[in-house]
Amino acid sequence: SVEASIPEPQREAWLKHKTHGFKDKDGFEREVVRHVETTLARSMFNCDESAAYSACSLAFRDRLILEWNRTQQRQTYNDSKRLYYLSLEFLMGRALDNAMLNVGQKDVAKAGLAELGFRIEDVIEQEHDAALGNGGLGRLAACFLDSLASLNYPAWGYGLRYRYGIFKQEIIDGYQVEVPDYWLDFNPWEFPRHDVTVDVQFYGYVHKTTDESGKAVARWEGGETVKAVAYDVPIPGYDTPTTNNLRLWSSKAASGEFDFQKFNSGDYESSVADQQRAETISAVLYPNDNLDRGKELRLKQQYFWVAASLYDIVRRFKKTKRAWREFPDQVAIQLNDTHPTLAIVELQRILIDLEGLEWDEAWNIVTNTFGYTNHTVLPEALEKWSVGLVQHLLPRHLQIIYDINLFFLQSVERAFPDDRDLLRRVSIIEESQPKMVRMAFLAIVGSHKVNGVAELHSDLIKTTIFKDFVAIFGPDKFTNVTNGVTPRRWLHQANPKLSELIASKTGDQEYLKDLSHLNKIELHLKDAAFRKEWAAIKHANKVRLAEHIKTTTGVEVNPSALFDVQVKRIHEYKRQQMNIFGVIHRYLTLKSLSPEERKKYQPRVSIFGGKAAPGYWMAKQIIHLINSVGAVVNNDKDIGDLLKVVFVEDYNVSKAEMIIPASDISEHISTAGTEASGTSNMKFVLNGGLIIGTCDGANIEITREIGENNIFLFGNLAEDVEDLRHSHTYGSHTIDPDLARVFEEIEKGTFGDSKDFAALITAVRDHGDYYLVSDDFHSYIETHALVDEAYKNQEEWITKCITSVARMGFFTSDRCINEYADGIWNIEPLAVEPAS
Ligand code: IMP
Ligand code: B1N
Repeated sequence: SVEASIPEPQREAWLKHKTHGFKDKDGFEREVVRHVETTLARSMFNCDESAAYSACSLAFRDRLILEWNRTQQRQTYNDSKRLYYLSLEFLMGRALDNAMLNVGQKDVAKAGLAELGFRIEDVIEQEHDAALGNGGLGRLAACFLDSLASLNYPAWGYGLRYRYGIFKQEIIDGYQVEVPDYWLDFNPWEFPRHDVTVDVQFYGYVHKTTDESGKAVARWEGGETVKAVAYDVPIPGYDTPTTNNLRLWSSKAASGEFDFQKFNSGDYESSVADQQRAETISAVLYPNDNLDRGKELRLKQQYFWVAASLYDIVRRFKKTKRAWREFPDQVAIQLNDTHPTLAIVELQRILIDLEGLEWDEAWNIVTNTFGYTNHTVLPEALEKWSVGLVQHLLPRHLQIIYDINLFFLQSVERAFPDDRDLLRRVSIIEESQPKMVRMAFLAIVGSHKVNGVAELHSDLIKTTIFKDFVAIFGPDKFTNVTNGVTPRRWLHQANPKLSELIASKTGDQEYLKDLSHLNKIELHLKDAAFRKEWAAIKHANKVRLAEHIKTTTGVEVNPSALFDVQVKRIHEYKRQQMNIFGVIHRYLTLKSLSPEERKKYQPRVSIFGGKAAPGYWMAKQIIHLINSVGAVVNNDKDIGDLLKVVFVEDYNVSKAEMIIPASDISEHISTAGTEASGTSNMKFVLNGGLIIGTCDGANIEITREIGENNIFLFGNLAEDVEDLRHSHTYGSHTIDPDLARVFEEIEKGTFGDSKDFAALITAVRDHGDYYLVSDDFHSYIETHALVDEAYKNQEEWITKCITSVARMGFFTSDRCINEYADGIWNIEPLAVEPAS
């Protein structure tokens, strides 16, 4: 057993004093008071909610770290194959509520905090979100960590410990203003590991020489070194013995003679500047979602993180004393998009330059280790780095990339002789001016599996951007793993009352571990008391959101109105502009009606939220238009409660947990073929809201699961998008008459100076309407009319909601993780220590 591995003479003392963490309410209170009085150096006389949060978190952290230790011992002792999930983003949100629920001690904490004079809800609210991500891609990584631990898979996450996460959004005079998100003031959820550091090299040159045996070797020399320091974040599984690790790297100046000499020679300023330059690497998350800007600091971040992570992974492998060829039997590395693609090159470099393996033997290990997940087909998001920049920053890596490309193109040429154009198309180096390294192509060539994140998306990558690679490698290398979300956070934590009601009908909380059990609630579809309670829970969630809206925006909304929600990053492809044009259309319609006729209309609240990338001007114009429309509509006496338009400031994971359970209908209306999957669509349906959406991403599979009567689909299909775009002749494209009427009203100045919104109109009317807003507008408006009608029949509406929730089992991230584990990683769960 693990214990038997402690040498006999010391074993007794260690086992006798083993810590166990609190077990009951009394123990919990004791731990909280101890942390208040010693760790925080405060007392019962000055313990406010913030100190209560800190102490409560520390009490849970202590428990987690004990589980973490046991998990690491178990996995090492068992010599399990591990998965390493490399992601530049982990959008974790708050940790305390999640830790309490996963450990199964929320009731204990609630009672304990109450005895100490605190309400658990207020304590939970003290926590700052860990917002190390932009949107769906980062949150997916967080859901995956929850599922990996909840399914007992031996797995580590590797990321960057940004000092500033995604910016905080303020809305001032209707415009977005960005405020830095400094979140590390007090973070009880991380363990600094000052003993776990890695030196990472940049710049310099390559020295070619020969070793003793006369073999040619390359040495990367010179340049500068930066230190990576590990910070560990424990990831508890839900009701499991597993607590996995998320390791985040922070950059620090390598304290070498260099700085010291400068310092001594009086060059203090420059030695400080060097230090700041090193620390800049992990300073800030790039705030772009679905956009690549090719900045040098971003490439530095990527290599810094990849080099430190691989060093760590290789070090752990070496401890097993296995032969190198067994590396892929012990290690699976998943690349979350192309951001960590340099890991492929770095592992090849370690194997051939540092460990002395032959190229082919090394490359075989590399390609059997990596898997690559693609998350987007948008051309502006596909990563490319200029050859010059890679040469400057990572000279040895560029040589290896050229060699990888050479061997790859040679193999393509053998299989497809005389197809020069194919070689040009699939080359990892794009022969443009300047030349560029195509990271997605490198990721495909260096991995054994490539997956998309929803069926449509996985089909699209095979027929469009990666078509040639399917011909070269065969179709089996390409696969689909439809995204999912963790029901622990996105149902149990976000919507505790609904979770309780579901548990009362499914018999227990097993459905949180096996979401297919949700289907049991369909048997209670006709149970009047159940339905009544269901409606009451939705209403209470809406009341809570209405209160938030009132205190943050001053707008009073009626919780009985239909809540229509679109919260996600602001992007032209997600088409918030179409939504707000639709709202204007509704407003104009209402204004044209007599007061009598108006009364027949379904009252609505249009709720928007989401951040625009700071440099994305069009997205910022969309936010401004939404707020300008709100300012007019919300103050129009003719309209009253029939229509309200609100923009919820600073959408983040915690806000999502409040907003999603309060939605009646949510909008997932991307131009068909552009949204790879979407994950909030799943969260909304899981929380008893219906959706209006295009045939895009996971909407299609949601429809397949819940039935087409339970979803409001509209708009053109992905297969028709290209032809439609071609049919828009620039300058003379006839737009939908209802939309033209909306434009006319904006241009009249009804919502303020129309110059502010001109770009949003011309994009559709004069610049080819790339996102097909006009083509889909009519269908969109008509479908919203169907939503109004459906909502009026509350009994049928509730039937749709319950039926949909019952059929959402497929969309748990547990299902995704099992698919990755079986089809890509080849790893097994490890829940208990093997018998010795
Ligand atoms: P989707 O793009 O609507 O599928 O949403 C992706 C998920 O990202 C949401 O469900 C939220 O959990 C999370 N998220 C957190 N903050 C943001 C944000 O600022 N924009 C978009 N998504 C966010
Ligand atoms: O990844 C999500 C999907 O559900 C969404 O449909 C997809 O848009 C999102 C560069 C991205 N794709 N690409 C990004 C983020 C940051 C960045 O710097 C690209 N995000 C997505 C999960 O699969």
